[in-house]
Amino acid sequence: MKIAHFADTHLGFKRFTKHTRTGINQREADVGAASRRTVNAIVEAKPDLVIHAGDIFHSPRPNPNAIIHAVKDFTILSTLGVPILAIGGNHDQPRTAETGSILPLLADIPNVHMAIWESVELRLEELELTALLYPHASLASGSPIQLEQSSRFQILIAHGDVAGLYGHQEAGGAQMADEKLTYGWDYVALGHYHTCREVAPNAWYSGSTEFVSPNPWGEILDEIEIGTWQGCKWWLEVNIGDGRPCASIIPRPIKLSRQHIDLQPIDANGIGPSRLMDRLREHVGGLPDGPSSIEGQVVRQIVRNVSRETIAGLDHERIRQWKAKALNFNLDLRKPEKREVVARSAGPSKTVNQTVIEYLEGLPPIDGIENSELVDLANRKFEEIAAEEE
Ligand SMILES: [Mn+2]
Repeated sequence: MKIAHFADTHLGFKRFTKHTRTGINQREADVGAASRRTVNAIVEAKPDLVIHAGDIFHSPRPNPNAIIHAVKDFTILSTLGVPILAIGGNHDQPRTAETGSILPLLADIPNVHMAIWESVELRLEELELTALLYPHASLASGSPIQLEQSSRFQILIAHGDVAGLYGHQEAGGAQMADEKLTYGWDYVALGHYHTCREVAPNAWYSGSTEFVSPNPWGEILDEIEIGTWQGCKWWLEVNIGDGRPCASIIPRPIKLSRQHIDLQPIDANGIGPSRLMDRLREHVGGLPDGPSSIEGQVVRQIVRNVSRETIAGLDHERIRQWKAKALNFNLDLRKPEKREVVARSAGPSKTVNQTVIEYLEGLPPIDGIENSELVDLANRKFEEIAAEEE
């Protein structure tokens, strides 16, 4: 049996200020195009079953363009005439049922089966398969990950975070215990983590279909570190049964609409404005097609230890030209200081909580209050917040 697994399409995601000729945010258009490319590739692959593992939309209240796009994507999938299983993610699910959800609109499309507020056990006789559709809301409410009845094949579709996977990406959402994921399932289709990733031989994240997080650089860094970066995103072709002892997973590439170019960071310590401009010109000019390589691309250049005087003396006209040429040129100028802003650091990212604790620990005693008391107070507050979020 052939299964097509994709996730985290985040339709409606917007970023940067440039728009298409028809007035759509350019990144929103890219994200829609990536979802459509994936859907078309899946239709071409003729699977017996299609899975979307959550976060169809970037927000619980998507704009009309995103809604129309999603209806069309699922209608295209529907022409396959095979079951399409989808679940709510942490992005497209409102916090309360009272808010209402857009997802039932997609659930009404023929062949689509969707779990939004609670898990659904679905028996598909023609495939001899039982699926547990486990949306993010089920994880948050602690609903059990188990089937009432078994069949020849058992699959789990879940949206959440498996502990320990997040490297340079921001974690968020509820966590799943990984022993639940690997036991007894023929395949576990995961959504939430935006990088294609094996959790166990039978449990995979397909990753998002485009860069749809605030930190695409972290996603790329994660992939470089685990050795999977190939300049694209992925959907998964999964084959189970037919005498196989275990699921066989074939990642299928999804072409990106544009490149994300992270130029080598520069340390500007002891360098004046004209030397720094030389280095910047070298970096932009040293790309495969010279400076025109940045045209329409997303570019970042980190410069560390750059003083206010050096910034004032830069060739701002040239920098403006680069900014005009790229879809986004982020010249990330960081002043010399001991503590870097953690969220923008290229190194392993700390959580906000850790940063606050470290800051408090470094404070001198104020008005006789020891900083250990402040640290305790902050830790208690974080625990309260975490308890509320669960
Ligand atoms: Mn997501």
